[in-house]
Amino acid sequence: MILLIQRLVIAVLFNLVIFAMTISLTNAAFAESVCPQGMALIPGGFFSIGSDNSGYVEELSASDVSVSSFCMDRYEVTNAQFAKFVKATGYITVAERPLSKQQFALLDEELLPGSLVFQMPQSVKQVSFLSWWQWVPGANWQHPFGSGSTITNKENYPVVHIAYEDAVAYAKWAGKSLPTETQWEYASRGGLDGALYTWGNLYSPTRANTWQGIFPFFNTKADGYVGMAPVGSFPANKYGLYDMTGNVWEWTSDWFASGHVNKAHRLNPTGPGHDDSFDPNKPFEKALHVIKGGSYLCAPNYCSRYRPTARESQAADTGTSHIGFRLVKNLNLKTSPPTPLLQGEGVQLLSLPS
Ligand SMILES: [Ca+2]
Repeated sequence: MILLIQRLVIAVLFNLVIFAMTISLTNAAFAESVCPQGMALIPGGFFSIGSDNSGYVEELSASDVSVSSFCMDRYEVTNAQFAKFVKATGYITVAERPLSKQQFALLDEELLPGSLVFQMPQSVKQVSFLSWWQWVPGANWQHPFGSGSTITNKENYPVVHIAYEDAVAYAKWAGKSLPTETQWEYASRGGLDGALYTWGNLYSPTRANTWQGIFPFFNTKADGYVGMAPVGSFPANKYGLYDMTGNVWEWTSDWFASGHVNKAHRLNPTGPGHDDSFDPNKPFEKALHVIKGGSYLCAPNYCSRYRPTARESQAADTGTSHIGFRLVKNLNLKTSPPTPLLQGEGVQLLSLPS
């Protein structure tokens, strides 16, 4: 009798293993068939965007939303990828174009092309409002720290000094698009709805490229990097996406408003329109886009925005040394329904076994 039970248990376990392997192969094959190379399939579903508990008012309040399936770049767009785009199109980024006197009448000394570069203050006395951001003539994606710097041997690093229109131009060339904030935040969670970080609820310097120590003076480099890291240097989330938090901020297509107004109970909600974009912390700037994910400059004592719900506003014409991007490809599931589908307010959501 005992022998019979043992055999039955072994048979059941064997079949479970085969079943799991079959599902796993099916998912991998399906993802490969619908998503271009280098992209992960993000299965549609439901989650809570924003937070009810954050100390940052712009993240309030948690809103239940639904999201359609889509594909997302596994990595931030790299210098090598952006170089291919520039070679193919001759595109010149915003940071490489001369500034017009009409646009910057008061900034006579800053008419040379350039961009904002983070520079660690040399002493505590130097620190004033945003003193660690310096306008550096000649800084652009090919020269991240100014004309004397290069991206040689940094082909696998995220491209930076990318203004919003630069990212859009690249996306058009690549046949993809920038993610909405909803897509970005949903994907960054990897299914861990409600978790504080992309990997769980406990901060760890080994899970994302952030700043350890006291920003902006002292970086212990506990995660191995004071500045940017090559893409994919830290573990992926459960959707197979790397560096969704830390390393560099990433542009989204949404216009910025504080909080998540009018998103609850909607499918694929987006932010306000262009004319309604406003950040009360930047009252003199309008038409700001949402950036997500934080960067290598985010430290527990300052910023701490290496979290899925964290968000910042950014002027569309201003790339810096810690803003990059990644892209999505939206799916038309009506032409590719391989597994049972859930209906979500008239649009199909893909339900994949986990
Ligand atoms: Ca770091």
